[in-house]
Amino acid sequence: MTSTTLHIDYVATSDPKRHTPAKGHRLAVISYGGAEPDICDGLSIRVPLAIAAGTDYAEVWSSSTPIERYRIGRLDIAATGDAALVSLIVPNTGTDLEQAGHDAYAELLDYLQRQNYSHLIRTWNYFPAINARHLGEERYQRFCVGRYRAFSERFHDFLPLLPAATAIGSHDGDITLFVLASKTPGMHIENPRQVSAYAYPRQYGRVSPSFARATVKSWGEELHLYVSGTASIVGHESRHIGDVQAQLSEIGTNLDALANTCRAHSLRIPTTPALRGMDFIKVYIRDPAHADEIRGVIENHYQRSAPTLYLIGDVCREELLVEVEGMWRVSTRD
Ligand code: 3EB
Repeated sequence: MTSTTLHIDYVATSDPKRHTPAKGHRLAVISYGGAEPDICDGLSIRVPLAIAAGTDYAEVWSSSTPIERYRIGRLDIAATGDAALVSLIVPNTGTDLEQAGHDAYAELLDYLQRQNYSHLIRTWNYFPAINARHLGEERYQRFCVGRYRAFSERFHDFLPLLPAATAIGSHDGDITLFVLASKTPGMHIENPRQVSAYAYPRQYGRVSPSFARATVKSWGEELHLYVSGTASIVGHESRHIGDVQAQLSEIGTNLDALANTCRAHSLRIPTTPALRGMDFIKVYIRDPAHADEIRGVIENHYQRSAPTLYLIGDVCREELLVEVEGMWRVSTRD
């Protein structure tokens, strides 16, 4: 069952390689910047964020074994023997994010439980106006309450089950959620420089955000280390308010601390700084005016040359200007 190899590539949208999945069967194409994905045999997910700078990449996910593609209710599913990628799009018109977040996660979790893809590995959550206020709270905080309720209705002790995640605000478009789940468990990892998000104190909202700092999962011949959206937060506090370069540098330090924890778990990731060594990263930038500066630091200071997506998106705390998520493909060879 675990012999399905899952493979993720960042492919420039101009590159014809985009049409030939690396591992035989295309599970999904995830596109950014408003580009319509190609008609394809897997899932097509369009993330409603603009590309800020640099190369226009799409993510091409492929599988060594055939995929099944189907819809159930609002869920669009591409599944292999061991993995399911599931997307759920909710129109944003007049939506309360507590209700929408609850109902979306309820539908997702019930499906995954029913089909035995009961282990969450990674989630992505994009919705408009994340920092806007609604009913006396930030919309992000209302989303956190709805998501938390969906978990707590289904699981007695769900904190150890929570996977790596991203939650980012868009300027327009629909609420766009997608999750990667498996029949076999991953391992969730926390960051020693940061309080676990699910243990943040109440000052940030009625409930804490439901996610882990990273999740590692083996997929056949590959081992993936999925890193959550990481911001300039030390302990539970935002640092370097108003200073985008210092925030980026703090993110680098947070990612390096996470990498060290992973190495302590015997995961063989390169010893270069995380912002350089991660196989893929996505950099979410609040203010388009910071895009060139941020790209400059990542390419010149961190000397990064691997695929990087620079996207315009709102971080879920208003004072945070930049956030980075990413992935390592971990070597399992001796
Ligand atoms: C943070 O560390 C920044 O609510 O799913 C990052 C990744 C953040 C995921 C989520 C929120 C989420 O708290 C915000």
